[in-house]
Amino acid sequence: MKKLTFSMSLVLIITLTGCTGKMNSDLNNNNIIPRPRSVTSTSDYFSLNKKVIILVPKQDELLKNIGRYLTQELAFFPGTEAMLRTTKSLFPKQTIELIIDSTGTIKDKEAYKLKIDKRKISLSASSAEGIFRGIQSLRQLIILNSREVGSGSLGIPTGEITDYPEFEYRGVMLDVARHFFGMEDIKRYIELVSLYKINVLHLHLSDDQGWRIEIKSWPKLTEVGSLTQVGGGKGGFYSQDEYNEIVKYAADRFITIIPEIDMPGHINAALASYPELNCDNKTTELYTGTRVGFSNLCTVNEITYKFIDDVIAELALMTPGPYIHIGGDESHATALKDYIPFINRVQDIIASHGKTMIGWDEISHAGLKSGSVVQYWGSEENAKRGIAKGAKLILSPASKCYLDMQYDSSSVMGLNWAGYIEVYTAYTWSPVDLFNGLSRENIIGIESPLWTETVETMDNIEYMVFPRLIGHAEIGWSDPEPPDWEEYKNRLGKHSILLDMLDIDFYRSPFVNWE
Ligand code: TNX
Repeated sequence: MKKLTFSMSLVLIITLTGCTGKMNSDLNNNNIIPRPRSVTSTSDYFSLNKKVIILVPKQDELLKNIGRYLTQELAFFPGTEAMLRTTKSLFPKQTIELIIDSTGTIKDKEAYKLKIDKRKISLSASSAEGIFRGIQSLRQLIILNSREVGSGSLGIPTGEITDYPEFEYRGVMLDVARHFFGMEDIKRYIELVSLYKINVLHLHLSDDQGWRIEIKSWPKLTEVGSLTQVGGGKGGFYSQDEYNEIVKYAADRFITIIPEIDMPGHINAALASYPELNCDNKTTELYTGTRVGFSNLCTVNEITYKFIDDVIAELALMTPGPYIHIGGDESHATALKDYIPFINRVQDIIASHGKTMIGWDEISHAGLKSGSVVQYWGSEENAKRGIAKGAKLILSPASKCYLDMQYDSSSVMGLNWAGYIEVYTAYTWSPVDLFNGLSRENIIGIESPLWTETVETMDNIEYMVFPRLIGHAEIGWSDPEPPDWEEYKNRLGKHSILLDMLDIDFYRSPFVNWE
């Protein structure tokens, strides 16, 4: 059975490998990814001895939750007994204190400060979100740097880390339409990417091969449209209750879900469910191949806009975040003269439900409202048109970010239309240098899409995502200028400890010396 929990496997790793290596008392040598912005070392240890108090403010439920999560992680270190407390102990013990700093000195809501002394670790941030990001650094620090410092206790190097993200949007996309992935897989994916400070999961919920979200006003979308997937397998969908559970699970990790309903193309699953969405009023057949660009909504029929309004209304109610993604890519079956008014109208529908539109870079042909976001995946011309219209960009350059591209010619899954993407290629690029005319203020962040024409199982997902996503996560958070592969690859090599511990089926690139 797949997947030990993080904590269970921690016991194994610490018993097997911990406690023998040479001691690292230099916090500069922390191996954290994304690399923290500033680190100073005081060359000592905080020992994770028998009792460690996790101290949280009494009134703060969010921080208590995070404290509980940390307590559970620590409880599994052999010899460590972590206890959640809301008042200081009379007798000084090893303490990890979580603090909301409301002095205004910590500007970014995701920024945090980790101060590690011999007896006390203080993790402060201006919000619970910042605390959560800081905890991820602490998790990595403990696993990658803990060494035995005395009779059976583990030590974390002392010093101070001050950290904040470069980009506010650091996303992953999962295509659950070409192949469907169930609740356990989605939750595991969310949990895994949270370790690298990813804060958005964009779900590609519909395509030619399947419709994956229950829409109560149009029930056949799932009764018919969800029944298959690429290769002819049985497909599947999320009920609204399940989808809400995903949104909550992600929110607990400060990850926002962005739903995508792709239109006017990539829509065969809906066309096969309802005849009235087709200009000739005839349902199409369900489709299980991998061609793109052949299907389209009937953009000149009013019922199409009623359909979109109903779908967006239900989706907006399940979406706490600001964005809804409307796809808009590869609409080869829709003439540009029909495409432009269609996108304009869909954009109005999204705004009428209080949300902001994101679309793939082709949407820049339309008239973009202020706030609308263009997701660059390949066309510089489209991206530049978007910038000229005042839109911000999410960067997903296919030749760097597409997690469905093969690593090299020997890869057994994946496509290669955008080239091979070795771990080196995924890491060595800079957002602002992608093309001339792009500047920092045009960019809200980066996103790594995983299209799943060839990806069928959770193991397949893990293999394509890790370790390339780790490099993207560093670009999005730390924005290394310029990326230094030799330095990064040494840190990355250490992360096999973590990846193995989490039972992640990752690609062991021959260009990295794995620990
Ligand atoms: C292009 S990128 C697509 C997807 C495919 C992907 C395969 C984009 C917006 N559309 O429909 O799945 O290539 O790599």
